[in-house]
Amino acid sequence: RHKFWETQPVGQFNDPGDTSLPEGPIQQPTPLSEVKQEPYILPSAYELVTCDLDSEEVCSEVYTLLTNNYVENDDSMFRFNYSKEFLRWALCPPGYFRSWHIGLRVKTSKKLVAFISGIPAKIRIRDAVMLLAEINFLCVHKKLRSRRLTPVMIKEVSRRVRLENIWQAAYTSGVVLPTPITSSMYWYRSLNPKKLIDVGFSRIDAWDTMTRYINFFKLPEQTATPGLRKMEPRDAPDVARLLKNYLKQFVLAPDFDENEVEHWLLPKEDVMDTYVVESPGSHEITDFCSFYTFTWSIFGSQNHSILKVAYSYYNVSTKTPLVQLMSDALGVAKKKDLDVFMALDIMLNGTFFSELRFRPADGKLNYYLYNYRLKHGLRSSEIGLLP
Ligand code: YNC
Ligand code: MG
Repeated sequence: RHKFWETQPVGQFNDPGDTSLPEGPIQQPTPLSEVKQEPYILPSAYELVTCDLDSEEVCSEVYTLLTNNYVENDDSMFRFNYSKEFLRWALCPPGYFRSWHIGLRVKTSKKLVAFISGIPAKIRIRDAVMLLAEINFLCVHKKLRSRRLTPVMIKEVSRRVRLENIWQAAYTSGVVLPTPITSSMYWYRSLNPKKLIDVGFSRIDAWDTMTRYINFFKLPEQTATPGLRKMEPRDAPDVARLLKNYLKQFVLAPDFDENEVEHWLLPKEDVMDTYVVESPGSHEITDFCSFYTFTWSIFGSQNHSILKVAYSYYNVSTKTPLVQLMSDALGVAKKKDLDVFMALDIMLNGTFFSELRFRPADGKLNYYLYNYRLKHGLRSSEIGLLP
């Protein structure tokens, strides 16, 4: 039973498999004047606040809350540790609403004990393009778990989203809720196999030796693609055009304008890397690959306290074979001293995993839409949206 989720406009587990219902919004918008104007009432010890991430102090509080309480792997050996720069990048794209960065404070001490965020995004589902909210970084302090604070955070973000006349949302989660539109899997490629074994991220097969294992994951010293270079601001129009064309083939994908391409793809130290292929003759941009980076805290290792993790972002090839482009992305990530390269099995990613020696990682990522019905679930390869 899902006491909260059963009350929400989402696909329910017990929905009759009625495929005659049309695709689209589950509930129609109400006039804005009917959207609740005041924040939700809370157990009186707490208050809902807006977190201004431009404030160094507030950004540090959000950072600390997440560093100590955000997503962990199954056996709590690792916890996501996003930098402040990463959080600002992820939460302040063009057109963002400060009011969608929501904190929960203890009234007396002002301590920040929960957080949830949304950003606006133009998303296409089949032929329908709509502005919706992407919800992320939901976190409740470990000491306040199981007290039903989560529904309060979600209702408050929903209220603030509706106040901007936006009625749909997209989100992803490791846990299964009513009802995923697809479930995708992470795959990982070792860049630093010795460290990954050392910290317990990967295991070496009993019949293998460390030397052989390390050799298996060696990458070429040099990238293979002529004309591969870091993306620069002047490349944004070309990258935007390549990306727009590429994303047409997926059922669910963002519809980025040039500003957004600049925000999401231009290289940003220790956060985002994009490499374009500039054709040596014509100077035309024919391909690009990209990945974002954040660290994980490691618990229980003698030798290491952080893991540096790259996440595959958008990779578009029109001239360079995708496998070669991705092999170069791995090489670049390795050169930057990153430990592991993760990729979801969405888009065309599944086509390069085995050749490039990716392995399945534990944990799934479920994709959800709020207030939007799909007739059928999607295959992960039909998804063009990244968490
Ligand atoms: C979750 N991840 O099922 P029911 S992902 C949504 N997303 O409700 P309580 C979740 N709902 O089943 P706790 C959820 N996890 O009774 C649990 N729930 O109907 C539901 N972990 O609340 C749960 N971050 O406060 C149940 O649970 C109700 O104290 C129980 O806190 C949960 O950002 C949590 O994994 C996850 O910080 C906050 O465990 C806590 O256990 C925690 O008693 C570590 O809550 C960090 C972590 C989640 C990352 C993410 C996406 C969030 C999407 C939220 C939904 C958005 C909907 C769209 C809104 C806009 C709409 C418009 C317009
Ligand atoms: Mg709680």
